[in-house]
Amino acid sequence: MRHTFFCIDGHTAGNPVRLITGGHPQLRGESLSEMRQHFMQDFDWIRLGMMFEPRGHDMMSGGFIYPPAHPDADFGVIFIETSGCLPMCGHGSIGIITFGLEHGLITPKTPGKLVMEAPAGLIHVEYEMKGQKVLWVKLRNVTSYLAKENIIVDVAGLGTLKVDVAYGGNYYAIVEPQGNYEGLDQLSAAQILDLSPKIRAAVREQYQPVHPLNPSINGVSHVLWADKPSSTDAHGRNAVFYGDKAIDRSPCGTGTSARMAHLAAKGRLNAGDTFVHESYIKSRFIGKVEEVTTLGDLPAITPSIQGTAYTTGFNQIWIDDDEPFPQGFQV
Ligand code: PYC
Repeated sequence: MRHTFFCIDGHTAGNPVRLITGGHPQLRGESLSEMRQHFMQDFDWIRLGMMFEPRGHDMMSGGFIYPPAHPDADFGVIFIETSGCLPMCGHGSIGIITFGLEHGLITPKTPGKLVMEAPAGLIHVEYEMKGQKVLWVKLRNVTSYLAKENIIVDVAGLGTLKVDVAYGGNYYAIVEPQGNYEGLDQLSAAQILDLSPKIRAAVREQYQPVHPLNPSINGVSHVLWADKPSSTDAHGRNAVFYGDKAIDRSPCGTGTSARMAHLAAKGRLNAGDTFVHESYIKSRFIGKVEEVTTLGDLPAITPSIQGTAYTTGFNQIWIDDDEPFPQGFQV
């Protein structure tokens, strides 16, 4: 049997986005969060086939547009990636919204404004278009918070590290410069790929976060290596590790949100502050602390992230049950 998927491929700040525009599975659920559960249970083979080699690669990331379940939303999104079926993805959202608007798959009720239903919650979106091109997309992301401080991990090859965990749509183990980690210039990409899964595993042994309002969002999935910016007009730089072998080429939208929540909790960012965040390859998102708020009884922020995405082409991809790697492979 051959399954055919129609895709718009592109990138946000350098990280890939594959918007699957045809071949969607029918999903059950009263919300995009419940639809995500159904996707993970019955359709993970689509994620594996479309994200991993030979159709994808270590960094591949994307999603599907669905009709929303929430009455206030204009559209819903299910995210897929080599790391799993994320509750929220910032660079993915900027790409999906850009491609959706440029190709007539998303129709705003009010030009310049949209509401997206992500599995992690409702995201208010602003954007600007010039002709057929979306110049930028700004996401008012989910409520983000510092979940845990001062987890001490011993990492073979680096030594002892102090790690904090923050949420920005996914849970991030955040490593700030300290004794055994001087900054990104100290680490090659190969070292980041080697050390990050060790840190993630060591953090997971000590702490398993669960979202206070949606327990289906849980567990530390990403590692964010924080650093000073490479230029004076930015506020920070990072390398975000995800899946088993990926360094985000973008500054990572949920990672930037988690980092802003982390800095706000430590009194290093305030309501209204802008946070220009550079990625490993020095592409940028503009972050902002939109408001200081609470999540349940926890101090939190509402962050926004702004960035730009570009289409690189159309793709028609087959997953053929009779070929050797319908669900991809990893080496
Ligand atoms: O931009 O939120 C993001 C993201 C998550 C994983 C890769 N990018």
